Amino acid sequence: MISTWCAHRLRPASAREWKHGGVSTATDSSTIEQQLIRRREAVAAAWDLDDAIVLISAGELISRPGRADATYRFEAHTEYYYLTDRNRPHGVLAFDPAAGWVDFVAPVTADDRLWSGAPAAGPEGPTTDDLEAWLRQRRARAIAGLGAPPPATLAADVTLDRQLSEELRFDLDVVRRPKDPVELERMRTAERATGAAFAVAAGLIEAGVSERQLQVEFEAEALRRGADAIAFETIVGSGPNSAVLHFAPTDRRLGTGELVLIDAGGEYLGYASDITRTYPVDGRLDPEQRELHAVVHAAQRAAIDRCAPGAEWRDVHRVAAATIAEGLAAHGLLRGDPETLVESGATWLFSPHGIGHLVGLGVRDAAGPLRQRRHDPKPFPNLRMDLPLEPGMVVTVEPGVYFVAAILGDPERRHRFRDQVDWQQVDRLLGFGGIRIEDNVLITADGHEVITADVPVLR
Ligand SMILES: [Mn+2]
Repeated sequence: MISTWCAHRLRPASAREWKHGGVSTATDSSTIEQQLIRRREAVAAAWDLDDAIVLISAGELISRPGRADATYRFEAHTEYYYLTDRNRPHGVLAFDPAAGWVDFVAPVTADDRLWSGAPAAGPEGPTTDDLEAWLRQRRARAIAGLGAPPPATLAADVTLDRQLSEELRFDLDVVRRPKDPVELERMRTAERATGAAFAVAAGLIEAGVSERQLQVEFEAEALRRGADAIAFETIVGSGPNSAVLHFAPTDRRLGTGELVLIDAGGEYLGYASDITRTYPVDGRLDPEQRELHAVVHAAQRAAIDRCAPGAEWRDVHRVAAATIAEGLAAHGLLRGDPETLVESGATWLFSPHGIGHLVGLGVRDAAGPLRQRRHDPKPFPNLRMDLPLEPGMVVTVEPGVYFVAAILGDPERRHRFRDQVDWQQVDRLLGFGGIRIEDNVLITADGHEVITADVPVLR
């Protein structure tokens, strides 16, 4: 497959487009341009198309319901962003195996200049106004669509081949999973900002401080220290709220003797960090908190130890679950051998999510299934991916132990696990909350590197 894509078709790459006046200051522009060339060549080679063409769309602004012309913050579809490094709506990156890549960018409008400070000169090269003519020259050829749905103005003339689109997405995901040097540099920038924010938030923890205050100070510090956005809704849960997996912070004040769980991350040029720590409000864990915190930490270390090229993600999950089962059995909450407790689902009652996910371009990177596993059932409930690890992937490893009333109060489960669970202990611990510890782990050629290791597990 010959790639005739030429550098002059590559516009100055900037994630924030005109707001930052072109190329990002923190990233060598030749490097991102080189990476865009490499990414496009790798994708074209993986697709190996004869005749079909491909449209990869950025997506449109999304209206906020009932709020007139207000829209959500725009985020280009990750498939478009990965191949263009551009975060503007309406654009379409087109690929024809015979003619290479063409980057159709939305023309700059008078409104863009008025409301968003777009420069007077519009983009050079083809705009989305030229896309119809490009498609007319390729009538009768199959069209795959990736990214967002193509612009509504085209939709009438374009019939996407769904099956082909799905096939090409498998290949694109394979190319996207290993992070390249530009991606890793952005992730490390996001990580440094996130680490600084954890240091500030951890230092503020004491009885009487609210979850919201911790959120505000965390986010402010992350943005001050180099993040350009917050990667996902910041989670701060104190006391019983720490058992809610994605708890949105409230004005609840931290109480003496409680735990507080912070799961948060900064983002930089589209790339995320995703870290969780669970701290004692008083600066010291009580004996039972210490025991359960140690169980989660041991599970995390065992899981991270498994992270290496070729390791199956389901096995990383399994070793963490077995370590949790062993720890809860030693505590007395569970009865039985770890393997059986994992297989029966008894461990899941206290640890009801998967061990982690890919992180990178956004907080859930390209974790779609392998083509040959597309119809396989999930090996564990709520496991977010089922892939062998390979060098360059970045995964979160985030085991947890929680006392969730919605799970543990269920009479049917209490009956089914009457022999494996000490329900009296469970009743005593229903207000305990939860503990999660999460780091981001880069798979290297011979093992792994914990890229979030600068954030202490406890303060
Ligand atoms: Mn996570």
